[in-house]
Amino acid sequence: MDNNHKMWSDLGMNLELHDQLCEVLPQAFGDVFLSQENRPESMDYYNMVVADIHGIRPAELIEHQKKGGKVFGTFCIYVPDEIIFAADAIATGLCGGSQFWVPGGEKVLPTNTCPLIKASVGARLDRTCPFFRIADMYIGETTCDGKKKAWEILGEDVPMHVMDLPQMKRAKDIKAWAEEIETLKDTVEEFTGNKVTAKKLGESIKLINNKRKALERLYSYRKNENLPISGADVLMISQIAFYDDPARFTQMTNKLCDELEQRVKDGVSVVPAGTKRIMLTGTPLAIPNWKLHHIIETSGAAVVCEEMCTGTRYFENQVDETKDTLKEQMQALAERYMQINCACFTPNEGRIDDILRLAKEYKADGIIDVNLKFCNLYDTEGFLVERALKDAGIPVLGIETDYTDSDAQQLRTRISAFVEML
Ligand code: BJ8
Repeated sequence: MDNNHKMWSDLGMNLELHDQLCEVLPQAFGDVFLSQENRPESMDYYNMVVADIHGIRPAELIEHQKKGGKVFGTFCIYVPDEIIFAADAIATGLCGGSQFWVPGGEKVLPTNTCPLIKASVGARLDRTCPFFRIADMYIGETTCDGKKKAWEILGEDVPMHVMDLPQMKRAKDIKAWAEEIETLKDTVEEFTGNKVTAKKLGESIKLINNKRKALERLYSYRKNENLPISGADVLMISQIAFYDDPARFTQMTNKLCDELEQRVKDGVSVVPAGTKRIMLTGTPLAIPNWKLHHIIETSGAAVVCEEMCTGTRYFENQVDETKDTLKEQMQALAERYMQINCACFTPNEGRIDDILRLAKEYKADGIIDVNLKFCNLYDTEGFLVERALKDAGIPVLGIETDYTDSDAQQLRTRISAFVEML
């Protein structure tokens, strides 16, 4: 038994089933990433992380647990990692992006639930993901109905804390979110046995802000006419940001950015001049959901921006670092997180403003509005988004998809036709 298998076995995973996943992932990874030409050399780090995604990072998390530390699993970018790191614990993203996990979720959830929820529940209940096994506690949130109910099912299997996210953005909602963050702090303190002090929280606010800044810097190079990096590579990096050690991730991403800066100076591009620039907006693309980027970027276009949780929503806006009491820090956290514009809010005009602004900044020729099947929130908001884009004269294509490959050919045809007409 190799080291990884020993670790997975110790975690109580279903090894036989998990081996099936391990067999298909390298192929998918090779097809999407390694087949690209002229990739930046600094992608080596991310390649390594993904190639051994169920090995390297899980082993680090287990090391942390052996020293008495706790690991918290999260599912939404409204959940402030800062609180968790301030208690000397580790936060790790748990959203599932593979069809492999969906049938496991369908055993307990209605079929017409979005694949992200089904995959996340299936990964836990089928015992086929080490991250889901390692996390000592899950932090859920009251965003969409599907997730809210899924927490009740997951909560029977693992300690679960649910944050009550307001769905409007009035001053009283921001205050309520600050109080929820305070409650999270109390829960995390109790669970870890570690105190969150203003000093510790100040440090973790900087830690996570630095990660955001590195991602913002990475994205900034995609605004160039010459694209120094592909959309698929940036997506993979954004996905890794949810799992990796934040300080190391920041360091490695800044290293990549140095290389990209040089590429921009040298006029290096990963696509031929005149390649159409596509921006994506919509539901998140959890790892290893690389389907759309792959289709778009092998259909003669390039993805230059994602207005998604695996994209700009994750890193835009910093937490104010100047506050030095816990009370002020909670308020600063609430203010930053409530600037995220998710379709679970009403009204949510801020998201439309973001999309129009980003389309300009990234010089998008067209926008693809992506909806994960059965996500009612983004599907409904799609009407307003697409109307605003049409009014602004920006071509838009609305698509709905899931994690299966059954619609890949049809999507390719529609996307190719869309790119053709840009
Ligand atoms: S901030 S998008 S991570 S809630 S796709 S599970 S909404 S049915 S993931 Fe999300 Fe936070 Fe919003 Fe982002 Fe439900 Fe829709 Fe599925 Fe979704």
